[in-house]
Amino acid sequence: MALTGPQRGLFITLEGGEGCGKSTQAWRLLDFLKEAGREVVMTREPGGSPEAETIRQLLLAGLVKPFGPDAEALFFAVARRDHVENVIRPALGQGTWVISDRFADSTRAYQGTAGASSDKLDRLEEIAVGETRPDLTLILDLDPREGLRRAALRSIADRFEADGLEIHAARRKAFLDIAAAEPGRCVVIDASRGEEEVAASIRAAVGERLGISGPAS
Ligand code: Z5A
Repeated sequence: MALTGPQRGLFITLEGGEGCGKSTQAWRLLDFLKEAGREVVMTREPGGSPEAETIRQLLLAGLVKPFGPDAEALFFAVARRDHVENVIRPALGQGTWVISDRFADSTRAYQGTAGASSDKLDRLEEIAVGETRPDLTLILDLDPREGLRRAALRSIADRFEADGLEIHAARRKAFLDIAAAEPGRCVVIDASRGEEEVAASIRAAVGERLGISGPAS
């Protein structure tokens, strides 16, 4: 059953390529929304629930890669279904806002560009996400060379970061195509700027789209 009406919380996702600053900005957005008086939970994908975190370990270790992009998309969908059912949907139903660091658009951009057909991804999304679609998606757009440089400063490359530059460029285009196809849900944020400037753009987008204007009085 769809969760609608005044009690439902709002669902915000952050998407983009490696090292674009999603996690940094997701935490800043959490603080901003809390200061504005909202109940908010932060979560992430792959993962976000204990069972989905187990699947995350398999995926990021590259253990599913040999089975191909359809199988990887299936694993992401299994994790997502659990995450949606046990974390996201209950929170929204209680009127809590949810911020997720990556969600279903990542499957389109990563497994889609690797060869999983959009028809199959549509069906998986229907099963895993159902009606629990984001109200707002912030797509942090960044040249993948800069994103990989930032990511490399922080950690050893995982299964996805280790891919070649052309693949990263295709993912960037896939995210921009999603934004162009769904302008009502998506806002593209220029992530090449400093952290504070990016945060200001995100606050402006959230304010404009979701009616948040700053700390509650
Ligand atoms: N994946 C998939 O294939 N299919 C799916 O359906 C889903 C995911 C859901 C999850 O990795 C991987 O799973 C991911 C896609 C794939 N591919 N990879 N890799 P993850 O969760 O481990 O990591 P990530 O989601 O890719 O994010 P990240 O690499 O951790 O980066 P980030 O969250 O975008 O950025 P950050 O951690 O906030 O910042 C990175 C560094 O840059 C850090 O040192 C910051 O201090 C710095 N930073 C942040 N902002 C700035 C600015 N503005 N200027 C300069 N430096 C900055």
